[in-house]
Amino acid sequence: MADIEAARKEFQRIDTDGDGFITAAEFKSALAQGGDWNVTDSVADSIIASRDLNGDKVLSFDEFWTFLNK
Ligand SMILES: [Ca+2]
Ligand SMILES: [Ca+2]
Repeated sequence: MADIEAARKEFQRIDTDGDGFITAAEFKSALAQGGDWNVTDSVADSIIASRDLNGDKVLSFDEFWTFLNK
């Protein structure tokens, strides 16, 4: 996926409180809505941690975009 507009929409959909960052809890909810109920808090935490480039425990759009383009 290299469509930045689609990525922004997806990011905004996951970022339910609209603060510009995706937390593990928001990520987990988004996956659950997508039908993936196997994602636990610890799994969501480790997914976020693996994509979190600056170590603040949340995903910025830049980090989200970098992940999509890997
Ligand atoms: Ca948020
Ligand atoms: Ca981050």
